[in-house]
Amino acid sequence: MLDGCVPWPSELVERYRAEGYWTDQPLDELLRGGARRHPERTALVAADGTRWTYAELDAWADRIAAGLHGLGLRAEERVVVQLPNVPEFVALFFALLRVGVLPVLALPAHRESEIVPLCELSEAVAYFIADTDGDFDYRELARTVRKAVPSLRHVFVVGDTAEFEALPEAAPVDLPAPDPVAPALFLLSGGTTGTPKLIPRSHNDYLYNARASAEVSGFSENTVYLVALPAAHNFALASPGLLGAMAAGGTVVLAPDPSADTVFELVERERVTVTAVVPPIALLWMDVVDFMDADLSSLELLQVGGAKFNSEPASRVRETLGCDLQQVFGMAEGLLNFTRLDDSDELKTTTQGAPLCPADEVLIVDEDGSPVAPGESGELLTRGPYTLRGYYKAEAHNARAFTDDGFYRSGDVVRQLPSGHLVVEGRRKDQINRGGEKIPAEELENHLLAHPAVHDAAVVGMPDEVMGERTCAFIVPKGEAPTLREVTAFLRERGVASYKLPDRVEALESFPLTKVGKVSKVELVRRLTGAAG
Ligand code: J2J
Repeated sequence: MLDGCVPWPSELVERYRAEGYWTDQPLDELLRGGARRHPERTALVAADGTRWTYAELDAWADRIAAGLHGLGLRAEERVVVQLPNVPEFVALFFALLRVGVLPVLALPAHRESEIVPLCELSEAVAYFIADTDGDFDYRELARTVRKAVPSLRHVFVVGDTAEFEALPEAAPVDLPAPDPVAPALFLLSGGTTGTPKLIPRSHNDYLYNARASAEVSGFSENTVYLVALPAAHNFALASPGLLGAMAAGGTVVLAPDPSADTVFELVERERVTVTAVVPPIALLWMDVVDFMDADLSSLELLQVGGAKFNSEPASRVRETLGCDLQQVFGMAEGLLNFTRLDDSDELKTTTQGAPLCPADEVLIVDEDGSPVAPGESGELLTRGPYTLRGYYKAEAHNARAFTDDGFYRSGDVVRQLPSGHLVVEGRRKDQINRGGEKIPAEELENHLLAHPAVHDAAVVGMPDEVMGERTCAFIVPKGEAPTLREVTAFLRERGVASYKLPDRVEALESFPLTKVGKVSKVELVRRLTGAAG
């Protein structure tokens, strides 16, 4: 197996096979099998209405695979893919699986400060981008990335290539099947540290992830799944996402953005049955639906996850949008929790769902790592047939992020009901969850510390009605404190993604400390909210 990946212990491999979770098929079976079983069915619809059957998508993926192979890309090499929700993303994803090249799935919002470290960590040999998105030109970014990353042999552009290469296509070639226990792709972790963390997802585990999610969400050949979040995110990709829709033989529709204008029009035009969003988007749709003249009658299910969806808006989904609600508490690291379609309204609106797989092991522990009493809250630790055993090439971090017996420390504070459903109550990890977008505090603090007028920095989440949290950067200035505008301009200049920019900057003379002398983020949040204590 690829160096830097942590395998599952052999007794668990045997168990997951014996219990049928792992089927030893390549992840690409989702497209190959679909093309074999129902070649004429519609697999993919682009925002402009262009359509591909399973057979056509399969043939397209074969041509790209042959093109990439012809250019010398080989199994186990890594590439960084940063594409918006365009059909090329789907065709390329399967093409890479066919060659055995491992995609690192970056988000369209990422910029130099994210992409360069990702390319370096993965020793990427190619970088796939779109030409532009709005007024952002990814080819400009690629110029910077190429200078900084010597391992890059190719930059491929969807659209106007400028000096770079177009996605290559060639007559299909025979390629060997991959090892199903080996990684198929890398997802990005939301992160808690100063450097990005890559999550290897194997053929076996990710295929199970997509198939089992599709089953628990009631996907079928009649499913029309709208990709409203970035396709590169685990939620929209495989929980059940576009891969789950394909596992069920359904149709995938791509939305370029999650705005109500874009989405409602696509729902009406394509008779979309299900989509997945983060809470702020769900709130927005619920707010505007009455003022918009859209026929959403085809919509059966709205999945909401990525951040806590409060019970009050949750209980209004049916009356406003006319569809069922499914809460999803997931993580790119693995464990997925879903409310079930036959759960009571109470469970659907007040919990974040129960683990997907009977073999998911969930432990809830106190500060000392001892299991809490049933129903008490504590940190969620987990392992199972689709939860990672270690981040890629991160030995020192893995020693902290996992217990000795391989449980992943999620950093989420939850309690479990007798039914198995989890309620997310908070977080023990140093991360801000800004409406589902994850900001590792340490990463942002490091950027702030590079500012000439910043002596010290501490980033915290401030409670927010719509976003759940917004980002506040506390700083101890050297001399005159920089303003929010100056700080954000400085961070943009460093190539930090927009969603990571602070919403507020507060200057202090010194930081409050805990008893052991660390910066007390609890106290900083308390100062923002004015809470007593
Ligand atoms: C509270 N916190 C939640 C929820 C995720 C499906 C859905 C979401 C993700 C995702 C995903 C939450 N309520 N319903 O990958 O496949 C927070 C937790 C968790 C972290 C993971 C999927 N759903 N969270 O959000 O890797 O803190 O995955 O540990 O981006 O989001 O973030 P991420």
